[in-house]
Amino acid sequence: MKVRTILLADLDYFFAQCEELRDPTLKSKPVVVCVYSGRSEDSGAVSTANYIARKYGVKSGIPIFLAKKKLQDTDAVFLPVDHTFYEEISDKIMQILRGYADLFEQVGIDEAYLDITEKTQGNFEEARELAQKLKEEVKNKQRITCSIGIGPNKLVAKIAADNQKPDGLTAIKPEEVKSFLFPLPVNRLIGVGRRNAEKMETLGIKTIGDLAKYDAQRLVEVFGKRLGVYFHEAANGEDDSPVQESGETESISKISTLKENTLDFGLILEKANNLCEGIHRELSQRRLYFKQVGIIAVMADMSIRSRSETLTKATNELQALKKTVNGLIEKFLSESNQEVRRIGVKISHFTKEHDEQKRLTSFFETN
Ligand code: TTP
Ligand code: MG
Repeated sequence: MKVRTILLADLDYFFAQCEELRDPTLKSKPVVVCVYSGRSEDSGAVSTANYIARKYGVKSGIPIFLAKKKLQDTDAVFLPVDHTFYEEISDKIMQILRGYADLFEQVGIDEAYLDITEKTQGNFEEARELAQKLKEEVKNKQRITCSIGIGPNKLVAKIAADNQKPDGLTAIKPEEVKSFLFPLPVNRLIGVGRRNAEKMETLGIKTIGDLAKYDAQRLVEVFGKRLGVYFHEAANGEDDSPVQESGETESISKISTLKENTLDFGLILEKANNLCEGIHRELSQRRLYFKQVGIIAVMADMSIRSRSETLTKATNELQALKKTVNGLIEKFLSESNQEVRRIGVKISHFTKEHDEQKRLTSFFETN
C-alpha cells in the first residue's frame, strides 16, 4: 500500500480560546464555557475549559455546579456557549487549513484531517515544516493556537495530536508507529471506551501494545467481528480510511426525544429505526444515494455526541441505513457511561440516482 502522510489539526480548548479572543483579560483566569440546561440556575454541563481551569480538574462533560466547587476560591469566569461566534472563527481557520491540503476533511467544529502526501512528497521533514507554517499562519491571522499530529494514517495522526497539547506538534514516521503507540494506555485508541477498557483489563490488556499482541481470533470472540477486527488493526497502527472531501454539504437528518433518559439498546434502536424510515422516504422522493451515516445523541446532561461511518459504496437502501445505524448505536452505547435523552440520525455525502446508474454502466462497459 502507498505510504501516505496525514495531518490532523485540533484547535486548542476551542470554545474557551474563542472567548479569550473576544476578551483578552480572560487569558489569566480560569475560563469555563457551559451548556446551561435551564432547569435550574446552575444545572447543565461544562462544554470546555481553558488550561488554567483544567489544572483544577475542570473538563468537558462535568456538571457546572461541580466546576464551580472546584474553582470556588479563584477568579474563574463562567460563560454560556455562543456557537455562532465559534463557527465564524472555525470557518475562517478551516479555510486556511484547506489551502495546505491535497485532500481536506473537516470533522466537527475544531478538527480537520489533511492528506498532505503529494504536497510534501511523502517526506516527513517537509511535513513537519508545513505543519509549523500552518500553525504560524493560523496564529498570526486568527490568533488561535492548535495542536497537530502527523502520521501515515488518520488513526496515528489523531493520537499524535493528543500527545502534546496545547500548541503541540508531534510527527510519527511509519517506522516509529509501533514504538509510539505500544506504551500508551489502551483507552487512547478511538473506540475503546470505559467499558471496553475494563473488559480488556480482565484479559490482561493494559496498553495498546498488549492489545496489538493479543490473539486476534480471541478478540473477535470477545468483542464481535467488527470491533474485534478493528481493535486488532488499530492497535497495530493500521488504518486505510481515506481523507474524505465532503462534496456537497447537504444532509438529511431527523432527531427525536426518547420517552425517558435511557441506556437501553432496544429502546434507542426502536426510535432510531423510525427516524431511518422517515429519512428514507425523503431520500427516495429526492432520488438520492448516500455514502455517510451518522448518529447524534443528546445526553442526559445536554451535551451532544455524534458518530458517523462512511460506507464503502453509495446506496439508497433502507436496510443498509438501519444496519449501519444499529452498528453505530451499539458501539456508541458500549463507550457511553451516561444516559441518552434524544437520538438523531443523519445521512450525507449524496450522489444522484442518475450518476450512480451512469457509474454502474461505465463499470460494466470497461469490465
Ligand atoms: P475538543 O477538541 O475535544 O476539546 P477542546 O478543543 O476544548 O480542548 P483540546 O485542547 O483538548 O482540544 O472539542 C472541541 C469543542 O467541542 C470544545 O471546545 C467544546 C466542544 N465540546 C463540548 O461541547 N462537549 C464535549 O464533551 C467535548 C469533548 C467538546
Ligand atoms: Mg480541540
